[in-house]
Amino acid sequence: FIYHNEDKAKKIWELMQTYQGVDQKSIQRSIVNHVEYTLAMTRFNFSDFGCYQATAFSMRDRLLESWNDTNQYFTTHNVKRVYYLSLEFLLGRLMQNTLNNINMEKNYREALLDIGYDLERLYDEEVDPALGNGGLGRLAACFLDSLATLEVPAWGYGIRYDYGIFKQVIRDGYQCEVPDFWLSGGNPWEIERPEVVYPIRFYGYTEKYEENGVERAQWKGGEIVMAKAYDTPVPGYNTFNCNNLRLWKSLPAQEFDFQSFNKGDYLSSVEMKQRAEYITSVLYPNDNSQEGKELRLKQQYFFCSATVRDVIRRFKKNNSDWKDFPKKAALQLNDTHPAIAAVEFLRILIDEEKLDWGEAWKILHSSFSYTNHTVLPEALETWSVGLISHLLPRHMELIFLINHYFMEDIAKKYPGDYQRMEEMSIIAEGDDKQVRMANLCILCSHKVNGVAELHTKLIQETIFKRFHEYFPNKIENKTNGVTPRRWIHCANPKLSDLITEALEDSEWIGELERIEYLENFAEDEEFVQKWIDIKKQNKEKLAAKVKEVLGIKIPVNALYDVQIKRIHEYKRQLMNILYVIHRYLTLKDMTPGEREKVVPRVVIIGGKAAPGYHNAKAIIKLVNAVGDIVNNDKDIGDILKVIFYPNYCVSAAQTLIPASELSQHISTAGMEASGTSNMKFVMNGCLIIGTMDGANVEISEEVGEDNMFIFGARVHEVDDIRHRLFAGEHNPIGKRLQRVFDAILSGTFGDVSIIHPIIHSLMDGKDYYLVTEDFDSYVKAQNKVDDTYRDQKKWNMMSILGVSRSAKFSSDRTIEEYCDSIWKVDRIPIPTPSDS
Ligand code: 7GP
Repeated sequence: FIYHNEDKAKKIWELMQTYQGVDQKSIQRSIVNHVEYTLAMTRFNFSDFGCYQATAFSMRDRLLESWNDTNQYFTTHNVKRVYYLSLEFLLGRLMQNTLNNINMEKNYREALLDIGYDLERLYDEEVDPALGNGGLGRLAACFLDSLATLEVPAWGYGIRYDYGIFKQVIRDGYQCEVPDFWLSGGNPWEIERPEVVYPIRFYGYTEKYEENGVERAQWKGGEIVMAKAYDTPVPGYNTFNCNNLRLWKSLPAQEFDFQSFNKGDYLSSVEMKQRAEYITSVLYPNDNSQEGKELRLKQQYFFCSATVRDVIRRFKKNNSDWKDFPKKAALQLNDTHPAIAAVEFLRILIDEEKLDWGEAWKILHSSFSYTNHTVLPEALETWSVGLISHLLPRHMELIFLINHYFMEDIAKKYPGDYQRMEEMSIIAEGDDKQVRMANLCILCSHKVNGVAELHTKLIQETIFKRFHEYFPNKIENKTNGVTPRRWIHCANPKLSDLITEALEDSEWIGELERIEYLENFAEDEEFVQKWIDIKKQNKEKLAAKVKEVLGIKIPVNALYDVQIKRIHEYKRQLMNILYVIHRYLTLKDMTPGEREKVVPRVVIIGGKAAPGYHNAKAIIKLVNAVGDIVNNDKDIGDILKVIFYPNYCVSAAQTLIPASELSQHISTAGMEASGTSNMKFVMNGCLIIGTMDGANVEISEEVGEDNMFIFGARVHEVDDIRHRLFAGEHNPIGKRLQRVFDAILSGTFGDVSIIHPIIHSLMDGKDYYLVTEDFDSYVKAQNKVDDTYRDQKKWNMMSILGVSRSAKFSSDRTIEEYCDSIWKVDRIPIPTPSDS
C-alpha cells in the first residue's frame, strides 16, 4: 500500500478490517442502514423503490471493496490496461446482472424475502440506463462484462448524458419521442469524483514560438469547460476483479467570468455557464447515420480530451519514459466517434510534453486501434474543416500535418497517382472541405477491425480498399459477441438452470465452449419436454407484458415471430410487414376450415426510429395500422396477431428474446455489419430467418444452414440487381406483392398515406434495399418456417442444436481475440481477500 504515513494507513486499515459479510444478517443490516442513513427514509415503512435503492447501495459497497483492491493492485503492479473509448454504453439494468456476477443473488433474495421484499420486483424498479442507440453501444456494454470476467485490466470511458435515448411513445400509430431523464431518481451505482476534474478548452488560437531552436506551438484563449468523472464499478462473473466505467459530465469552469461581471452583465455570465453544462446533456439519437452538429463535435472532443488526460496522468504516476506508453496502455476507438482522441494525444505529446513528431507518432500509432461498425455511407463521419478550425484550431493544424506526411509517402510509392491520393487523403477537397474521420483513424491506428468476417472482407475490398493495399496487415476481423451472463443466465434463468442441470455444473456461464455438450440432449425426450415448458413459460410472461402494455391478448400456442432492432430501411422491417399483409390477405381468402389448419402466428416488431428519419417513422405507422385491422378482425381471431412493441430497450429485449421462437435478421446482403441480437436469439433457442449478411453467415457455419431459414440475394449479387432495378429493367412486381401494395394504397389499413411515397417508389423500381427483389424468396422461407413448426420434434431439435453450437458468439471469445492480436494485454486475476 502506498500511503504517505504508515501509522495512519495502519489505523485506517484496522478500522476497516473486514469485508462485508455474506450472511443474511449482514446483508439485511447493510440494506436497512442505507434506508436510514443514505436515503433518510423511515425504516418502519419503505417503498419498493426505496428498497431497490438501498439494496443497490449495499451492493455498491461490496463492489467498491473489490474495485478499490483491483485498482490498487493494478497500480502497484504497473500493469498494461485497455481503455475502451465509446460515445455510447448501453448497459441495461445493473442489479440482477451484478448479483449474478458476484454470485450473491440467492443470498440477497433470501435476505430480502425475510424482511418482506421480493427481489424480482426490485429488479423492475430500476431505470434502464440507456446511454446508447443500438448495436454499437450494446456491444460496448457486453465487452465491459467480458473484460471484467476475463480479468483484463480495462476501463471504459464515455459520457454521462443527462438524457439517454428518448422514450418511444406511440400516439395514433405514430412514434413520439419523450426525453429520458434517467437520473431523476438518483443513480445508486455510480460514484461522483469531484477530485477528478480536467479543464477542457474550446475555440481560441494557436501561438507559435521557438524553444532551443525548435518551432513549437501552443493553444491559447477560447473557453474553458470542466470535465468531472463519475465511476461505475464493473464486476466480472465469478472473479474478485472489478473494473471501471468512467463517464464524464461537463461543468462550468470555476473561475468567475469577471469580464461580464464587471460590465454588470451577471445574467450573461450565468448563461455562459449553463452552456457548459449543455455539452453532456443529451445523447444524439442517431443509429447508423451522422448528425453533423457542432454540439456533437464538442461532445466528442470534450470526452476525448478528458479521457486522454486521465490516461496520461495514470501512466505518469508510475512511468517516466514515454517510450513505455504502448506497453502500459491500449486505446480502442469504438467507431470514429472518439477519433479526435488520437489528435489530442498527439497534441499533448508534442505541444506539452515536447516530444518530436517521429517519437510522438510512433507512440500514438502503437497504442491506438479502431473498430469500424458500418459501411453505410451516411454513417461515415466527416466534419468540415471550417468547423474544426474554429472549435479546435490546433487540432486542425495537426490533422493537416498528419495528412501532409502521409500524402508524401503515397506520392513516393505511387508517383502521379492523384486519384489514389485523393481517395486516401484525410481531407476531402471541394467547396466545403471535409475531414474524413475514418481515414484519420486508420492512419493513427496500428490495427483496424471489422465486426464480422463478411463485413471485414467488405471494408477491405470497398470503403478501405486503398488502405488495405497500402497497409496489408492492418485491417483484420473480430467477430462480435454477446455476454452469456446477461443474455442467457439473467434473461432466461429457467433455461440457464436447465443447462446447468444437464451439464451438471454451471461453469458454462463463464466458459461457453462447454455448452457444446448440450447437443447430446437434442433428442432426449425428458430434456426436450423441459425445454418446451420453459419456452412456454417465457411466452406466457411476454403475453402478460403485452396485455399490460398494449391491452392486447395474444395466444400462447402461436408461433412467436420477432424482429426487434432500430428501425432502418436496410434492416427491412418494411419487407416483414409487407409479408404480414400478404399472410393476412391469404387468410382472408380462406374458408374457416382452411384457416384452422394454418400455423397461428404472433408477429412482434419493435424498435426506435431516429427522430429525423421520416421513412423509418412511416414504417412504424404502417405496422401499427396493420395491427389495428388484423387484431380486430373476427375472421382472423388468434390465427394472426400483429404487435408493435413500444419503447424497445435492453430490458424489453430481456423479456422478448427468451420468449421468441423465430427471429428476423433480414437486412439487404452486405449492409448489416454484424448484428448481435441474432446471437442472443440463437442462445435462447430461437430459430433465425435471415439473409446471408453480417454474423448470420458465421451463425449458419456454426449451427448449420439446415437449422436456419436463409433466403435472399447474396452479397455478390446485390450491386448488379440494384443497377438493373435503377436502370428501369426491373421485373414486374409479382401478383402477391402487387396485391399487398394495392391493399395499402386503397386504404385497407386506414390512412397510411405517410407510406405511399415509399410504396410508389418500390413499384417504380427505385428499390435500393431490394425489398421487391427478395420478396418471393422471403415468402418461400416463411412457408418453410410454417412447415417446420408443424413438426415440433424437428423444431425443438433445431432449437437445442442452435444453443449447443452458439459458443463462438460469446463476447468472451471476442475479447480474447482483441487481447491477443490487438491489445497485447494479459489476464491479471487479483488476489481475493481470503488469499491475503
Ligand atoms: C452497428 C451495426 O449496424 C451492427 O451490425 C453491429 O452489430 C453493431 O454496430 C456492433 O458492431 N452499428 C451501429 O450501431 C452504428 O451506429 C455507425 O454504426 C457508427
